[in-house]
Amino acid sequence: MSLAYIGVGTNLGNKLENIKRAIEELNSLPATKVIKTAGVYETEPWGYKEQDWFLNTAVALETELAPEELLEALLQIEAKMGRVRHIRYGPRVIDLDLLWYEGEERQGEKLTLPHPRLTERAFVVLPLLELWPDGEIKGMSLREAAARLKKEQGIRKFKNL
Ligand code: PH2
Ligand code: MG
Ligand code: MG
Repeated sequence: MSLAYIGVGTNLGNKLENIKRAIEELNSLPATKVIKTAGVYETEPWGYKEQDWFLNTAVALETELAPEELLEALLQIEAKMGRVRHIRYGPRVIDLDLLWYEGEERQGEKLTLPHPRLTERAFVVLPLLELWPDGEIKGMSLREAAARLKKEQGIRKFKNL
């Protein structure tokens, strides 16, 4: 079994329902179990400003799927939930990002691990910190990153799941 962290984001439709559905779908993947979910945060849009605020959370799961298989499964859930790709960084029903997979480090066209720029985004780091309080990504402590990022980017706790 491998431990993986998934970032979850949505800013279209019923956002909280989208998050709950995505977590159910993750838990239904073959040889995969959701072991912990972070709280849900309301977050300022990053990258492309002219869109609604997001809800973001993070999920810890244990899986027998290899990183590429897990990535493929995430894309399938996104498609099944009606995600259509328009503008880069633009509005989306659901976004499932493979953030971290059992400490693997790799750089590929399809998949880079840990997720690039992870430690620059409050909407990723704050939920992830709940799942992994002593977390370190490429020598950077999540706790320190969170303390800095929450002053720079709009983010507030929405609810605990
Ligand atoms: N995802 C993006 C682009 N911008 N902003 C917030 N607040 N949350 C996101 O999940 C998000 C974003 C591309 O994946
Ligand atoms: Mg994303
Ligand atoms: Mg994505």
